[in-house]
Amino acid sequence: MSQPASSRPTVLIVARLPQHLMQLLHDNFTCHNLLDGLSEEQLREIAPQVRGIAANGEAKVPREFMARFPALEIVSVFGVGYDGVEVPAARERGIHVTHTPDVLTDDVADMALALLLGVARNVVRADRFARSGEWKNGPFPFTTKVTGARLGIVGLGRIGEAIARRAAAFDMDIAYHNRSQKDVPYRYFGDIASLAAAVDFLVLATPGGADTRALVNAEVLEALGPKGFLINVARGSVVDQAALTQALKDGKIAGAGLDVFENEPNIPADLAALDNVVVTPHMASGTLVTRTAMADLAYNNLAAHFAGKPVITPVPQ
Ligand code: NAP
Ligand code: 8YV
Repeated sequence: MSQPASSRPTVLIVARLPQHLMQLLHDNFTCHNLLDGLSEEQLREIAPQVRGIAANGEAKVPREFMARFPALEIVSVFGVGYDGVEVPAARERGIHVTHTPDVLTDDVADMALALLLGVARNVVRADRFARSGEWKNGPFPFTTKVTGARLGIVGLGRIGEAIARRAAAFDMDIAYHNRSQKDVPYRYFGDIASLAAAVDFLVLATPGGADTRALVNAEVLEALGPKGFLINVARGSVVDQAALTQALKDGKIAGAGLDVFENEPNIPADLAALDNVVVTPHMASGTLVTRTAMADLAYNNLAAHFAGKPVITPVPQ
């Protein structure tokens, strides 16, 4: 049920959010949208009232930004990744940070497999080949077998484990790298370069942020080798994108399936031009069912907090 306008908490929207979530926010809170081009003066005027921020997985909410809102109590992220929010700065002020884990796990894992199969079997190029009539000149070049291949997962968390379960159905030989070993039936590698050297497909499913910045660098790509493929559904920041582009151009790795990039929504032209790459626009969680569940959870975290209840899915300590 909607609250009367006079008692509604004020929420600042700082990212492009789906219609369903926008509706919930506007029906229940007094909303201001940074993307509507709020002027500096307007922002200064509303700042003392702002009690909540609605962000997404890509939004930047640094310390200095939060400092502008003295009454801020909660930042709700529409997304599981919260690397854009300066969580220690929020904690210092007792500001809650929430995210949307679990509800998107299946879709992101599905997309990782779609990219893996897509690049190994060269589906996008084959589609162009079949449509254009090139087929009349002869058959399509051979591609790479996935069933039974060796898979390395970097970040065996909720999404990483869901990727492993799907890969098991392809009889893949599964190994992983995390900072800490887990009680799972997969081989553990304490360093990422050794994992890369031991697999055919390296899939990234870690958080972004400073701890994982350029975890996949030229050395790791060299270890993956000319028959190896990189799949990234984590964050663009986890890969040194210039080193990846060079490795793809030089045939130092066989190919890449990428849903995320360093400077979204921009993809460098030389990377996008490569035939051994499948690129998608940060859409791994982008099904109607999942984005609706994410929207409900992002809203429910704000609603719970403003009703004096505990938030549902706080980011971990
Ligand atoms: P999660 O359950 O927290 O899993 C993250 C895993 O990464 C953990 O197993 C963690 O293990 C490992 N990890 C963390 N820091 C690491 C490091 N420095 N080196 C190696 N491993 C590290 O999170 P999740 O729900 O699976 O989500 C994972 C990430 O996927 C999100 O944070 C987000 O960046 C990305 N994502 C992308 C999309 C998309 O649309 N493409 C959608 C959803 C999520 P240890 O703590 O033991 O290291
Ligand atoms: C979303 C994501 O695309 O959950 C995440 O971390 O990156 C994605 O699910 C994003 O948060 C929505 O903009």
